[in-house]
Amino acid sequence: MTRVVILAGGVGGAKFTLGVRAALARRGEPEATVVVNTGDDLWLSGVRLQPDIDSVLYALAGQNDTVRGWGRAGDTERVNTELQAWGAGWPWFTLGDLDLGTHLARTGWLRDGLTVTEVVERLAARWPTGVRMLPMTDAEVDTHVQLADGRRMHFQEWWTRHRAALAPVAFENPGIDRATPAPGVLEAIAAADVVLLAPSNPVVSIGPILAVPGVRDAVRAARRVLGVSGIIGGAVVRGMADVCLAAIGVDTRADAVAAHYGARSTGRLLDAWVMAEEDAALAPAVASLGIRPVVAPLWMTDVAASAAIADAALDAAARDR
Ligand code: FO1
Repeated sequence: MTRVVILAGGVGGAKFTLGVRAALARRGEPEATVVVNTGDDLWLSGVRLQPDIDSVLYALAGQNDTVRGWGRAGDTERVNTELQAWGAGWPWFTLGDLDLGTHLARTGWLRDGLTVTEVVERLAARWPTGVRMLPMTDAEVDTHVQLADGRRMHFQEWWTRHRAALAPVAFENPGIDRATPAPGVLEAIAAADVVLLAPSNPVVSIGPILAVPGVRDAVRAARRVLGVSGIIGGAVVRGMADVCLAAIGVDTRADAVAAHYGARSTGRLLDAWVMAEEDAALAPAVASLGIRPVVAPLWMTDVAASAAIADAALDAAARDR
């Protein structure tokens, strides 16, 4: 029996979660639990968006737009066109019609008094996802970016309007120090045989999850903790994680991100670090941190490739137990 908990962000986290689901199913293991970043969340045009929750849910349900990487497959934009005509919302931010269905359902339930956890449970109940989904917290802790020019803005404006082109100096989640992990998060991590840090953005996806009071300590106390590098060949696979990493003084290199998470033997997070073959030369540097390097192909080109990464991580975790 191998109980797995994944900490994940959006697109990369969703692809990796699909791979873990497939690997565990093939092994006859119980469903994984995925704890999803909610720092990307925002209020827009009166609805509550939870981009990473929706990316993971849509991907697990096979409903995701695999071209754009977010939103629903085959969506239309009739309502969005009207919103733009009214000057409502953000002209650079598209709310698809099907996607708006999700946001309206979520917002209505929140207004009825349901928690984010209860809303996620209701949304996921529509499709047999084969993975238990938990938000990192029920509190609103949207990520904000402090810019070098003194401005401060919601992460989503920096990310979608400015494409992370404005130099950031810090990322903050106002209120996160008063937040508590969503019900079940700490219990799932404590019960886990393996906790996997998905190859998501270490700063704005994995970072906020670990910043929810109690989560980092729970991960440090878990049985086995492995991270998967989102950097391949010294470059990020997609998104702008390199810009985020630079803001916190971490080089965009597989060993530098491993060092950022740190080794459990030094009181930090990782037992092992799954890194790409392209970065195999950095394996000794990772080992010198007290973290076991696990070199494997990391391109998540399809579910089979993602499942192979999950297998490499699960096999490495089993070897060490
Ligand atoms: N990303 C964009 O680059 N442009 C958009 O217009 C956009 C709309 C959008 C709507 C709903 C949603 O859940 C996500 C959306 N995203 C969009 C992606 C979003 O910025 C990212 O998924 C994450 O927040 C970053 O990982």
